[in-house]
Amino acid sequence: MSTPSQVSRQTLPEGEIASAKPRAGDPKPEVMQLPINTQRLTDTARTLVAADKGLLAMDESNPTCDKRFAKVGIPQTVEARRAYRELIITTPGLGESISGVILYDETIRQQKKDGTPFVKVITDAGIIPGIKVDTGAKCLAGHPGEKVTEGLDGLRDRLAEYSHMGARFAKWRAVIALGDGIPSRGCIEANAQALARYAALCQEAGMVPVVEPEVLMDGEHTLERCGEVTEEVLRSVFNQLYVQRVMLGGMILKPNMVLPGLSCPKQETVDEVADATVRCLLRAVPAAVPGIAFLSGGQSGELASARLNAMNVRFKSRLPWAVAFSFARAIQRPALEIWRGNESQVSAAQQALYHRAKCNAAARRGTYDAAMETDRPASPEHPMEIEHAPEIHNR
Ligand code: 5MM
Repeated sequence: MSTPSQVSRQTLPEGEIASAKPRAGDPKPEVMQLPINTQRLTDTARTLVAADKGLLAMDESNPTCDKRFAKVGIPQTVEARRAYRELIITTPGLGESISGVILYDETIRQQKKDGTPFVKVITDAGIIPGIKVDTGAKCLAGHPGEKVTEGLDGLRDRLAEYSHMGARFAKWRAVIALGDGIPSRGCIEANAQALARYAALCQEAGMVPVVEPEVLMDGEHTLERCGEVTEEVLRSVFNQLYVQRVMLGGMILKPNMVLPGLSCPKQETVDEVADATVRCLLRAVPAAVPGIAFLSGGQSGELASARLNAMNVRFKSRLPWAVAFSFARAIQRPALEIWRGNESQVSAAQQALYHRAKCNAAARRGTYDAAMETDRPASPEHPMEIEHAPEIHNR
């Protein structure tokens, strides 16, 4: 499937820098390629999904972060966002379960109250800093109800700046809604092409692209419909990644799980979701991709852990890629609800965050159990610091 020039880039010996020079037999290149450090990219990608760790997405844009703050009565200010992100990255032991954190533009430039740059705090904790680089999903012209993610203009320069600041990977999220007559082919292809162009620019800058095509949970659609659309979207994304000469060994895929819509009357069990998700991914994701790190998409923390766990219990030894996590809400939600902007709650909130990260590391090993949610020792000062675990085993 690969063109000769693409094969030569992807099969270089370890440590070699891919050359921009054409090789014998290469077709005449349409454009001159910049050198790609394949070894650095594959090392970073593999480290992000190594062992039982995963990613913590803390890259909410200011409007999203403010919306979540408003719901729990936290002031929507730069200082409140800074304090919350300081709480997250200073959580003791976070690096035991988290390999990388995804930051937002405001956050990567911020410091702890004592002046230590966030990027230094993160790297000192053994965690790789990453950055969200899309500029948001906007209405797609001619396609009512559908969106296309923007942010390609000036991206090469922004990536250079973020790389200079210490970011080693980046993230771009495309949003695909399900409904009557949607998603359209136009929406899927526009988003897939943008994802692929972003990914190629990341690799050129020496940063691992986390490619996030999210099929939304909202709606009445069935699990089967979500599976069909997710497969179509992933096939289109990987086709465009191929066309744009993205090295699959130096990227991470961040997809949705295959789920019934939130308003669908039939809600499949944890095992049925795990089966449908893995079946879909096996059909559409090439084995060269080192890791799949799921988004949580609004699932509860417990359900996201249980479903990830079921995939690893049932399929881990037979899968070509690591099956990991890149959750935002499913890791952060209890911590945010405990903190509520209150300095005296920082430690309790950090314990809740640490706990959710640990649960997901257990899910990667296939050793997560609902009992982990109730057996957790509560500190005397904070006896009730996590949200209640719902019934998860047969939903
Ligand atoms: C789907 O959202 C991503 C994963 O978060 P969940 O696990 O909560 O679903 C997340 O990384 C998202 O892309 C960022 O929070 C940025 O979102 P906004 O809406 O602020 O651009």
